[in-house]
Amino acid sequence: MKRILVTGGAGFIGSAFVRYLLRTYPDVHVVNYDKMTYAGNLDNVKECPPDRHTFVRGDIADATALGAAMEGCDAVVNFAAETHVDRSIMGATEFLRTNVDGVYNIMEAAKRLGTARVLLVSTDEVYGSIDTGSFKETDPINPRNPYSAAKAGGELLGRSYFTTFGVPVIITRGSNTYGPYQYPEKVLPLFATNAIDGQPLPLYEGGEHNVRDWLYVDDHCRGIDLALREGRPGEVYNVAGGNERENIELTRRILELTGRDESLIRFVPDRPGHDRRYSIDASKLRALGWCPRMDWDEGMALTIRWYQENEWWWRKIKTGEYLEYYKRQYAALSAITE
Ligand code: NAD
Ligand code: TDX
Repeated sequence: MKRILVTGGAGFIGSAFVRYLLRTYPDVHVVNYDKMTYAGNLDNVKECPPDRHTFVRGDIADATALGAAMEGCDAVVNFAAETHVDRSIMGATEFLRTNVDGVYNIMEAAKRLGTARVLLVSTDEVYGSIDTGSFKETDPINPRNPYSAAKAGGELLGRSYFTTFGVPVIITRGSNTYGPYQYPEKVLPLFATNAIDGQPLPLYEGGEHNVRDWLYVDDHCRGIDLALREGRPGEVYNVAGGNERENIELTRRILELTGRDESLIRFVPDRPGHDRRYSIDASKLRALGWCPRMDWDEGMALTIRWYQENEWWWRKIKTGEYLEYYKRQYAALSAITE
């Protein structure tokens, strides 16, 4: 694979994947195709060498522009998505456009161009919640919020193109991912940056004991890369972190690492349809030779340190549209605080 198209490569995991490819494979050229929504950020790829990284501003829902970018690429790895569950609860139009229509365009272009590999990055959320044990790839999917339903729709379309047209598509389902450069609407960077500023941490009341499995971003990228190269077309691979934590435990860890105390915790109304626990079994990907390398304590410490040392990155994000969103999403917070 010499020329790889990465869609959504200016976002959190996509940009880490671009940086990973460039440092791991000296002969790879990355075409980074990103619409630059509120979550896209060129600061995330500013160190990428211009002779091996071509940025194209484009929308996966724009079939013509996407097809032009995919021409001549050996593989496509799709990270482009609307990704925040709470935003999907406020309104899901863009989620359907990008996560379903956009994936349809990728599949159509891959069929037409004969693209050798298509990897669709998906999520453990498509399985829905599980009380005990862990989901395997053969378990039925049961997405329970508009974000995960749209991601599941994209996946199903992708798989249908394998069965119907033989397009070599591989799907990965990753756990909650954490690390540097994550947009501060997701719980970890939101709580970390609020804690740094001594601002309240809005914990969903009733969901404080809900469990997420945490996967360090570089481990997620290695898993995606292995599935891309060694995975079997038509197959799904879980990418698990092996770090299941209750939200309250994660919150306490963030407070500890930022030197704050629990007086910053504010309970706010729970997310509607809040999935209680995510847990996936990654033995299928492990059988190909993958395992997560980052230890939880080390990963948390270096991630929190990164937000402490890189205020230049997140302070300019936490303005404008972000503040509008924050006020709408956490209206209860001002009621509590005032
Ligand atoms: P992100 O929100 O940080 O970035 C998404 C990127 O996609 C942004 O750069 C945005 O500009 C771009 N984008 C959005 N719509 C687009 C469109 N129509 N055309 C082209 N580009 C578009 O997301 P992330 O957290 O990095 O997630 C990346 C992928 O990984 C997503 O597909 C997501 O579903 C999946 N995933 C995320 C997690 C997680 O914990 N963050 C876990 C498992 C899977
Ligand atoms: O303010 C908050 N308060 C709170 O208690 C936020 C934003 C979240 N939470 C809780 C809800 C969840 O139980 O924290 C947990 C994690 O929430 P998010 O960071 O929004 O992640 P989640 O909903 O679990 O989804 C994430 O993992 C799977 C990503 O956002 C998805 O893109 C990915 O597919």
